[in-house]
Amino acid sequence: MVEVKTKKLANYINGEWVEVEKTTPVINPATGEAILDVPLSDQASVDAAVQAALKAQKEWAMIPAPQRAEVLYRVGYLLKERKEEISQLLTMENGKVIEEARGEVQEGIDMAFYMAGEGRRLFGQTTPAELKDKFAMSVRAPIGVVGIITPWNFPIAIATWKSFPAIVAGNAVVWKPATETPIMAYELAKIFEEAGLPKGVINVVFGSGSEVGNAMVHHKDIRVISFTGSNVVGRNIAAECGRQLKKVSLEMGGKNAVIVMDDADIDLAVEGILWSAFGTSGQRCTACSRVIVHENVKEALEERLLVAMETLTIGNGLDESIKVGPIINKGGIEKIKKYIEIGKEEGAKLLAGGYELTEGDHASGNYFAPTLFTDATASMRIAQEEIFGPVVSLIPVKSFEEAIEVNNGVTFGLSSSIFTRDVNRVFKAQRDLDTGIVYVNAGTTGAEIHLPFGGTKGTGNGHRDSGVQALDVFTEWKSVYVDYSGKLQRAQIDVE
Ligand code: UN1
Repeated sequence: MVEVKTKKLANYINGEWVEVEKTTPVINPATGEAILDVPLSDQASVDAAVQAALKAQKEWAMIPAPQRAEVLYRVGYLLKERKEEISQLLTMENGKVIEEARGEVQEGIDMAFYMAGEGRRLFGQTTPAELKDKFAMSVRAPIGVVGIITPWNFPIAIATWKSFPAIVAGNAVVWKPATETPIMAYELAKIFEEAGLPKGVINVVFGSGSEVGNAMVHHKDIRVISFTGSNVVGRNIAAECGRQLKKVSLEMGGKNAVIVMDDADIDLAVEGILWSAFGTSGQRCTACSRVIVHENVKEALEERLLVAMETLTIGNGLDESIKVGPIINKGGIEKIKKYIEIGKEEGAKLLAGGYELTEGDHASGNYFAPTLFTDATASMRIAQEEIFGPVVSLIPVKSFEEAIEVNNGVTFGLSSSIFTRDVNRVFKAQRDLDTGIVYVNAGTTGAEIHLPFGGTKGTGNGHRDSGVQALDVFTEWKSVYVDYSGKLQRAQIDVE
């Protein structure tokens, strides 16, 4: 088993490891044990990081993009070499089961090679000019210093979705990782250092949202904020960035549904629901927390789902046989418990789970039993609000049209899925499901890094993480006109 190398983390500013006096412990959610201490930094650390980034960015942007990409290739190889060690550390600090931790680190490796490739593309456009002997093109320009704020539920993957495109495009980064999961940030910063990223191009400042995050959002020299996290925090960030005309990219969760039609392969649907609702203990933005089921197959689905749920082993994710790990902290447990009570009061029928596990091996960690409600209605709070736990609610419907309407009848719009064998329904569904990600005959989770990730409505503000589209967050379009006629040509006027 992997050992934690240090007992106290330090910020990474201008290529130096800078200790901060005030710290808070990081707790392993599977055991309740303190792993190490993470800094709680203040405004001064953010200022120092921004100063370092401002200076570094000027030189970094002058290095040709294919050379900048060389660093990302090295990062990719180092991540690959250390995949097992980093995955185990990820399970220790976040709780997700080791198989999923490996999957998450793999997302980071894939993102490194994918974005390194962008170093030789970063495509702009050439466009015919309206005048003779004149050339027109639009190019991507780096923006400057960008701020990234990342969550605890995918502490390494989401960091790579944001920092890799920012860096290859010629920006410098100030990064605030979640205080629950700082080891992934430490490991990634170490890898950047070893890969030869010039000092100051990435700076890590550990601390709270109210202190460090707030200072970043207010800092006049941070030109972009890319945030993944809660809806309340995201909306506040958007409001402040709006006031400052600062570019902001937001991803703030979902209330994702699997639709099971009466012509579906029910066994396949059960597998999809099991994986998307209870994998990562439901702590994914893309987790399935609603199942919209055609009334003709409702009973069959309930029966098979209950049998399948029996196979879910709950415990410490470092044990390879475990399928469902712990909840991140006691706050998370309390929130889930509150929604169980709300669901009961609203009149949904509890078929399985609904309680915290507190005995035996589960006594010292934060464990919650996989939970299934049925006979929920579309407007219930358990069917509208993000719970971020292993809780799924079945909502019976009478038709395909009603299923689409229920799917779209929430404020979020991240991911959705439909199980059907009818090809016409497949194409109608991909058109009509109002989410940024749509799956057919698969659960709501499992987005691949080379496609845009994000959602409609309350999930975000129109930007996307990962995919080539992530570059739109971290670059400005610059239109360039070169007139080689040797005389003054006036656009719009001198056109014959
Ligand atoms: C998240 O929950 O914020 O698509 C990210 C998925 C993963 C990423 C989830 N690849 O489920």
